[in-house]
Amino acid sequence: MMSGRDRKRIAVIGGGPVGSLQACFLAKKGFQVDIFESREDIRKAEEVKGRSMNLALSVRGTTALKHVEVEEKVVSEGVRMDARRIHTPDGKLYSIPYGKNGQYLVSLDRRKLNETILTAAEKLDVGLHFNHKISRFDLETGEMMFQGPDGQEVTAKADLIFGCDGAFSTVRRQMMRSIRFDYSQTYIPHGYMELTIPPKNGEFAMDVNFLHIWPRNEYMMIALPNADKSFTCNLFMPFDMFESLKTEEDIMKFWHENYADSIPLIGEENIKQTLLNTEALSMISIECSPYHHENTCVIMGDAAHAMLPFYGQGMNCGFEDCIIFNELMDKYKDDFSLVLPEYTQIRSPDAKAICDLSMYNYLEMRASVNSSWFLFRKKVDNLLHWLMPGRFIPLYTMVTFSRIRYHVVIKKWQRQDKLINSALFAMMGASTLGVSYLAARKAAFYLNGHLSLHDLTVALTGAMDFFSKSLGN
Ligand code: FAD
Ligand code: EGU
Repeated sequence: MMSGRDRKRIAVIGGGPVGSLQACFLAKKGFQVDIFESREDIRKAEEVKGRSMNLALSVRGTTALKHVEVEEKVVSEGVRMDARRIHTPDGKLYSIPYGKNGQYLVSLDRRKLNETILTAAEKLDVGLHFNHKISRFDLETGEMMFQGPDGQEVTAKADLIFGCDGAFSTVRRQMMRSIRFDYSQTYIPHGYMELTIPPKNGEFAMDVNFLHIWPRNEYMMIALPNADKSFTCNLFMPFDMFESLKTEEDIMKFWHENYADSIPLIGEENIKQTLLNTEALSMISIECSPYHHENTCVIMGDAAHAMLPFYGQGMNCGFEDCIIFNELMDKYKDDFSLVLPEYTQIRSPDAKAICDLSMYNYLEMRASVNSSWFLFRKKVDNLLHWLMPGRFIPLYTMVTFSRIRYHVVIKKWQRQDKLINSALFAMMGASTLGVSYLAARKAAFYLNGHLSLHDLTVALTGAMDFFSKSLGN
């Protein structure tokens, strides 16, 4: 442990889930850590607006929380989800467990989670500076400028700056201006809107330990349970659809067609008022590189890799960032000039992979996923896993319930996909050949009463042609 003059000062910009967790990791290592957060202390705030109210925590997240001994508390404040519950348009319900081995997700209140980690950081002697919004800083000297609590300018200085200031990161923007930095962002045509299902007679209005899903191709709704016995629903829909629902009649017609079973739960008045009076929020995917500058600055969490929420991995991935960074600190005995470049090198292919997977899942859900398709796909996945437990692991299992590096997840998935496709094609090929043979025999029988070698050859080459064309695609 360092002390006195040698003790390195670290500034963490952003006291969201990732910033506060990274501060805990660093404080445990003996650094002098300060968090600068633009908003007021959420533990005293009336209400946090904006971001979706609850989040699904999975293995990558829980593993990181264990490192700083907050996992138990966080999980105890959440609600476990052992399975998905699919709601069909006509109100039928189906359940598909997340796994056979007691695998589950935990639905967390965003605010409570943030409060718990901030309090843990405070106990580790992290300095908390709320109402400090970073405006600019010097990448070489570590001098930072903040807009302070009363609008006055405040300065501070650190040996290392962590940009954990979210998708619209100021730290990242400064890096973009100062160094050779790649950046790309994509907004999708969909927006999301939050609705609440209040408790019914003091109890959960739907079965509690589920992630509820209403898959409807381009419109999708999901609901996660809260500890206060309510559910938070998220409606995902193209912005122009949101805009086309102008009157109470439009809204209720749409709701009756798609989410009829949720009307008595959310309440008709609640649905109308929410749709008429709230703005749909946008979703963005951001990839950039590098994540660091020399030995002075590094970005983490959404600041480095904002992703679409369709795998429930944004925060989990940000938490895993902290594990990776910490492991490199151990490996290089806290030498920032070695840790930072290797952090970029190791982490960027994985962050890119989960950003891509989240985008892919969005495109797939939007294009083809209704209730039957969702159920069918999950059943096929489970069947294949049951047939070849060693060779086939469903994609969501690798993403959600393992710590396999995200870029390796994609590789394994592609390999599995090839395996499945060739198995499918082999089956298709065999049946095509069989059917052709029978057809040729039947034709031959009608024509001249017996099967000539010529007829058989024509049928077989036709089948082979079809087979090879299909394989070629
Ligand atoms: P943020 O949570 O954005 O925190 C950044 C912090 O920095 C904020 O407190 C902000 O006030 C502060 N800040 C910003 N600018 C400045 C500045 N200039 N100076 C000082 N401070 C600043 N992830 C999951 O793992 N599971 C899910 O189920 C899930 N569901 C989601 C559902 C939706 C609809 C959305 C939109 C996202 C979801 N996510 C989910 C993603 C998750 O919300 C994010 O990945 C996560 O919040 C990232 O944490 P962060 O700390 O990096 O950034
Ligand atoms: C979206 C918004 C179900 C929280 C993808 C599953 C999500 C979450 C799924 C949100 C879906 C979608 C998976 C998990 C999870 C599913 C997953 C999505 C949590 C493929 C609070 N997604 N999410 N897939 O399998 O792997 O249950 O806002 F609806 S958890 Cl879109 Cl596992």
